[in-house]
Amino acid sequence: MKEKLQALVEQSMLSIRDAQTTQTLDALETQVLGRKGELTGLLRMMGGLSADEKPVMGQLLNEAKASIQDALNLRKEALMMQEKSAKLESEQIDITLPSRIQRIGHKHPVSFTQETVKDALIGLGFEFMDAPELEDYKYNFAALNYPENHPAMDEQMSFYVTDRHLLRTQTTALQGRTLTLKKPPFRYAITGRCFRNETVDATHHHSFHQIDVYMVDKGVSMADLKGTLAAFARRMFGSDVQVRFRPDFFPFVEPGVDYSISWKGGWLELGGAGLIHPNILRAHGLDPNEWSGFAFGLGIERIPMIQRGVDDLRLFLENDLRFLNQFGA
Ligand code: FA5
Repeated sequence: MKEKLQALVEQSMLSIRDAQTTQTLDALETQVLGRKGELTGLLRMMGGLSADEKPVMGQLLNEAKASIQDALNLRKEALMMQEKSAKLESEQIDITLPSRIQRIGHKHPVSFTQETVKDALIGLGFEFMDAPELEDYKYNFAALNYPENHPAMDEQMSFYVTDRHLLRTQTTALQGRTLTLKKPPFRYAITGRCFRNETVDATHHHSFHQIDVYMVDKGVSMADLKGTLAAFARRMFGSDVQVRFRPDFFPFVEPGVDYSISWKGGWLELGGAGLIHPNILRAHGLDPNEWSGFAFGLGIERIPMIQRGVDDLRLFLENDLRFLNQFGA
């Protein structure tokens, strides 16, 4: 039994020395000192020894158990230190590395233009209103002096949702709404999406954005309209810009004009304008001899097209990031 114990101690000490992980040590501890372990087995065999042998063997076994336990504890402590520093090493963070750059988005050029346009017009005393994209025929056409079934409406081929409701073809629909609900004097403006059942090409889309501006007061003249549009053009395109007005027809203005700005040695049309038609004032209970007003409406996409030299309006509506990212700065 003594030889067996000596061999067990020697073998255990070697295994403890060679163990490379705390897990191996735990397994070793169970194998030697555990309830069914090899040394525990030897302790159980003590019953068969004589009364003289028992205390001697008992002491040897206890000493062996204590020295194996000490060796296990020592090795375990050393391995735990090693494992901890290996873990720290592997989780090390290099604080000198450059940080990952957070890509911050930016406004869509159409939204940005809408905001610039708003700023310019709020500065000129106009109040911005909202109106629904799904509009009543009454406000989109009837309140704007379009006679029933008049061919002028065909110019703005529409998406009807019911017999009475359509996706608005022009933000001018705000005029019908506010004239019905508010009393002048007022200066209102709106910017938003419009929809027309058009063939899509480089300058036309079925969905696009407009801005409409109008005022009603006493003594409003073409001079006020021209002054406002000239100030607006300077704000949007710089102080050198020139504006041009040519006669044009829209059912809701009289006289009506188209509005162009000087561009690349020629002229570029931005939209339409004019004095509010007396029929519209009369239809809303206003005497045209007492009240007058002007109105203008422009395509929003045209503005960044001019400012940034973009020749295809579809690019603003396709949301391809390769295009949009160029408007970040
Ligand atoms: C109008 O929509 C009138 N409501 C403008 C107006 C308002 C005149 C107030 C007088 C008084 P027009 O259909 O021309 O007019 O459109 C005005 C501008 O919207 C155009 O010059 C163009 O810049 C833009 N636009 C019109 N249709 C489209 C389209 N399909 N795609 C992109 N932009 C468009």
